[in-house]
Amino acid sequence: MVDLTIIAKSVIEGEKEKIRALVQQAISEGVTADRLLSEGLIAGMNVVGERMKTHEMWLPEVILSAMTMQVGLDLLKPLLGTTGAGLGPKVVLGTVKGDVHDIGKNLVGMMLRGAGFQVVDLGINRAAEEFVRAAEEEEAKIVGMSALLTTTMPEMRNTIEALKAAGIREKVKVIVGGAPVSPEYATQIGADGYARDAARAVDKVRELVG
Ligand code: B1M
Repeated sequence: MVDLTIIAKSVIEGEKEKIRALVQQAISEGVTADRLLSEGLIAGMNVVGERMKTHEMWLPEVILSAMTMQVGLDLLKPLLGTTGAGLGPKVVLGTVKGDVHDIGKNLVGMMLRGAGFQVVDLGINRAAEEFVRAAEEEEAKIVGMSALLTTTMPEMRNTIEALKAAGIREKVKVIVGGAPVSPEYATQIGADGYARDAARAVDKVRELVG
């Protein structure tokens, strides 16, 4: 049986090749995607975050850890995307302007797809106007924004204001998330919903589209 703490350690140490084999082995042994995520990949990335804060790890190492985590996430994709046909309501999803963190956003996208939603992923560093344009063009029911930096959180408010200015605020529901975002902040900026993690994001989006 694969020890999930070894998967966490591979994320911390940025061992891209090793993690591929470990995650594949864990999947074949029947470890659930939930456990692989929480006790393996995310547990490892949490340690990276702590070490980044205390300067025990620097950007090049953190980038390597992020790439390693993405290898693991990609292997989990089929497990997270087994239930839906992907023809449900459209969700425009992106990381806000000034912010390049995308691991959490990618996870949210994968789980939404898995739950049957159509996800239009705008990627990272997306300005308010890009969310507005995509929401209009795609006739989206939901706009989802991710921010990982306290300095980029205000971009979420800017996007909501831009949706209002474009006259489409009433047509879409807005959900926000990311480590520094709180339910209180979501309410303050006029979002319709907040989710702490990707699984809860799926529940919240379901609730918002009724
Ligand atoms: Co960055 N970084 N980083 N970083 N980085 C943090 C966020 C930080 C907390 C690290 C720290 O100091 N402890 C800190 C932010 C401090 C703050 O603002 N309060 C920080 C900093 C300072 C920076 C730089 C400024 C560093 C520098 O340059 N000196 C820089 C900024 C770059 C920029 O964006 N302009 C930077 C750069 C980077 C890397 C590029 C090296 C890399 C990102 C690579 C990538 O994403 N492709 C990186 C990483 C990896 C991190 C940490 C270590 C891990 C983030 C992560 O992927 N977590 C992070 C520390 C931490 O968070 N522990 C840190 C795993 C992921 C699954 O969780 O993204 O939180 P998360 O997503 C969760 C939930 O938040 C939620 O669901 C997911 C789980 O299910 N969620 C949503 C997310 N989006 C959602 C949207 C929703 C709903 C839920 O609805 C739409």
